[in-house]
Amino acid sequence: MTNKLLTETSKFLSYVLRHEPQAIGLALDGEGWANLDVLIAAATRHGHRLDRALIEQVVSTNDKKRFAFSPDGSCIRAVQGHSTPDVSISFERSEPPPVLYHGTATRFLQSIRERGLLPGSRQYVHLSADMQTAVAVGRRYGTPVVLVIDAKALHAQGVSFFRAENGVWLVHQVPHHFIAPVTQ
Ligand code: HQG
Repeated sequence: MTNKLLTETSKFLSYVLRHEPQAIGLALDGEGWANLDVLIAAATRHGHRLDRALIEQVVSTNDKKRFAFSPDGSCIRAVQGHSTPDVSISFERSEPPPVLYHGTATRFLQSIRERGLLPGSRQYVHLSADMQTAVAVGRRYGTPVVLVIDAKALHAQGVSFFRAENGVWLVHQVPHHFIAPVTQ
């Protein structure tokens, strides 16, 4: 299996398990699960090469641990990053570390200063516990910049934080006054 095939398959799985399951006639349950046999059949019907071995390889080698199997191995889901309204994962509330980071691009700064961090098309704002991850996230959209979030103060206000299985922190939004001056 080539890296190219693994990356393509990871992108395809992100697309159907996070965003557009209906694009291949797939239905996810409320927790985001898709039955593997049903997923493989739906993908194959739409011209995407997919089999169990390939999926297992993608799940185990995925750099960000984006996907997980159900305990009995019959289903797969994306552990975070959804935009589809069909999925509402029941994350458990979790106490965040005092500071979390959000990587973005400089061109979004003005709007973030005015409106705070909003989830955009996704269900949550994504935060990371380390700055390096945030730099990489920000680079996807342009010149990266890292915002420092006062998670402790926001949590103390009663705002819920959730930690996905792969360590990504999720929050519904971050008002601008919990965002510390940017570190360039
Ligand atoms: C920005 C990837 C203007 C926000 C990554 C971001 C992550 C605002 C963009 C995960 C704004 C949304 C999520 C405001 C936020 N005005 N822009 N008020 N509030 N933004 O892709 O956090 O590889 O939906 O800063 O690694 O970049 O897909 O979110 O730049 O973990 O697994 O709006 O996606 O993971 O972009 O990335 P996104 P994100 P995967």
